[in-house]
Amino acid sequence: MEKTFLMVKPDGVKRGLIGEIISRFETKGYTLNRLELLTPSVEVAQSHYAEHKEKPFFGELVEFLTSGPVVAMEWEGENIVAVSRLMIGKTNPLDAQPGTIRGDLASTMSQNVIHGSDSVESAERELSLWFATEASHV
Ligand code: IDP
Repeated sequence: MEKTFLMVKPDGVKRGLIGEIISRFETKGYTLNRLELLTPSVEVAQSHYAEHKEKPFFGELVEFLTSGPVVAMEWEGENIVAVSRLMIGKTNPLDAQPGTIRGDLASTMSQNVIHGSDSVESAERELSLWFATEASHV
């Protein structure tokens, strides 16, 4: 069964959206395997967003991700990588359709409440990054 890494970002935690976001994936029929509330280190945040390290917004992105607790999660289900991206919606609020998580709950590009892996390979990389220590395993 396919697995993905989903994360409620610091703005989502601060705004009290953890339950709403988890609920969307539960009611879709997916299974939550692991969950941890933690404030990421700069190293983990930089590694998570390594593909963006040359972008002008990289510093701001890492600062934002490390600004407070996030909810790091492993979810499982059929075609979950592609379907969860559809449920999350587009990065740019102008393109995020109503009915998607970002379309309903987010209004800016930089603070968009949730991250979801964009491919099976990214999911594997991100799950091993965020759940690296034995203590994190269920
Ligand atoms: P994704 O989160 O939809 O996969 P990515 O392109 O991988 O989008 O970008 C990662 C994150 O970086 C976005 O969720 C957003 O928070 C931030 N980001 C992307 N583009 C911009 C930008 O142009 N300005 C500020 N932040 C951005």
